[in-house]
Amino acid sequence: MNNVTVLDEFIIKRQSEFPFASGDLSKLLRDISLAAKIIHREVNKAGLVDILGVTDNTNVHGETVKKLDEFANTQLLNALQVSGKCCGIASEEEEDFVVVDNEVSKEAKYVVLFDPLDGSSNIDVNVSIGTIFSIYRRVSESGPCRLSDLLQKGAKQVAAGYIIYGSSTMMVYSTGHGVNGFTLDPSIGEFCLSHPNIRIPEFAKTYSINQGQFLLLADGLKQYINYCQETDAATGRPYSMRYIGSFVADFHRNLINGGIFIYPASTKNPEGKLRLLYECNPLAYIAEQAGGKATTGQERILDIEPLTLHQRTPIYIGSAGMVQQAEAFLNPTAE
Ligand code: P6P
Repeated sequence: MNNVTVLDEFIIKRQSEFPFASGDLSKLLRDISLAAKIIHREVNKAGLVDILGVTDNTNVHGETVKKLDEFANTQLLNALQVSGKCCGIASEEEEDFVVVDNEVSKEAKYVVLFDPLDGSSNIDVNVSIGTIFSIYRRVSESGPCRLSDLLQKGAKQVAAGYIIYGSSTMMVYSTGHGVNGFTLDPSIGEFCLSHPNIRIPEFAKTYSINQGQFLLLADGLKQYINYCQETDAATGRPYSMRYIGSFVADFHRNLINGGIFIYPASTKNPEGKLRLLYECNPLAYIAEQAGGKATTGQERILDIEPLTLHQRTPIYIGSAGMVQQAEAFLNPTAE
């Protein structure tokens, strides 16, 4: 045990490196990790208890809410509302933001946005899914959290990360000083440091896109996909196409091995499908902290000034060299 670094120990050690750190962010990260352990427990026995399938509810996006979605959302809301370090919450499953105004929280300095269980369509077929979270310092001076505290551009994040419930459960996060991955050891109930200082390779040979939408795509993107499929030994093409249909899982694979994930604008999804605030911003933050890149095909994801909580954005994310390559096909006349 003495050569294992558990998450709590890592968080506290990192906090000690920043003399002005009050410990509030550390506690928030630990609260999120606790909720993740509870979600892990339900996800891992989903086939054995009555938590698969759908509820009678639909969410703000008109999507049928899965029982596990609702369970994960409740766990995160509960954890953050008693944390004392969070004054406001936005969730994919909540139409409006949640003001946390109990005595211990209303003056708290952080807000948290999350997708409680991304990849819902995969829940009932045992494919990896994930929780994605994004943390900002509030911008309002005091009093109840305001919408402006949540509508901040991604570059203002103070921390972001995800938990992937797959062959193992991993928590991957950054507080702006690199990216570290922790694997849950269920026998001791601890997230253990397993992937220190993750760096994403500048190039690799995997691209991820829903190829079924090829005919709906812009010409430049079609040309990039054709480029990926051409045979060229010098650049290792044709690349492999890997697409799980779970953003966290596709992203995590590319973070570790290198690759590019694309969910573009199309005639079916003019703004793309993925949500800016609680899917694209946190993973863009992780990608950049690991040496990768994340853009809309034109602009840096983290520079987008949000207008609404649930707005969507196209996203090209992963190995920096591959994102730049795709952009060159999208913007052929750019300098
Ligand atoms: P499509 C899952 O429903 C999700 O929100 C992301 O996790 C995933 O990357 C995407 O949608 C898949 O969308 O249209 O390819 O099924």
